[in-house]
Amino acid sequence: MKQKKILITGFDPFGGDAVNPSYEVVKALPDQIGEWEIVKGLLPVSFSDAPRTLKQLISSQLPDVVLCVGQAGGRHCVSVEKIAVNLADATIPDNDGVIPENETLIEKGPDGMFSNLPVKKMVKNVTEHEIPCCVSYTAGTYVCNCVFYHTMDLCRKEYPDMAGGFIHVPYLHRQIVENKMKKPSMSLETMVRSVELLIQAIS
Ligand code: PCA
Repeated sequence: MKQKKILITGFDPFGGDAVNPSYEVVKALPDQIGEWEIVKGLLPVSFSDAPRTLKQLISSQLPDVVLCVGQAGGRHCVSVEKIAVNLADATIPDNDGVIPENETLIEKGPDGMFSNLPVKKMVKNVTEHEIPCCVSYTAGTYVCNCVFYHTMDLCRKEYPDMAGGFIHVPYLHRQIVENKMKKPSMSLETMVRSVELLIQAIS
């Protein structure tokens, strides 16, 4: 059986948070899931540097699949994004202090690009294990969508055999407790289990 490789990335904390659950999940994953070798990366929350870092990781690792993970505070479950849009429009600064307004990410790029992963099948594998999980039809217009859009653009232009996708994870319980928020949250264990099940369903 040919070994296949997934590059999975998480993000630094942003927006004043002390932790970003996305990288906590990535760090906690095993180095092998079924037939997949797991290679891990960390992306800055920066409209300019995140795509650059991602490109470097892809060109050095040449993965079969790129799966980026980010935090979507307020969501109730791990969600698999279906579509990336060619738009950067922020309400809070990125970690470089940049707040793009109504900008395109890639000039003359398509308005939207779908993930070429089996999004529904992946989600089904998680819900079949009685863990809430859903498909999302918006990754927002902040840095996560930017990274997702650049991933799909690289699949389209430079790495036609590569598949790409994006996963958003909710707040961790401890973020709710520490920041006294009334928002949904999930344990790290359940997030990690969800991502393992999502990866197992890619095949
Ligand atoms: N979430 C942000 C960017 C980094 C992250 O973890 C987003 O949803 O765009």
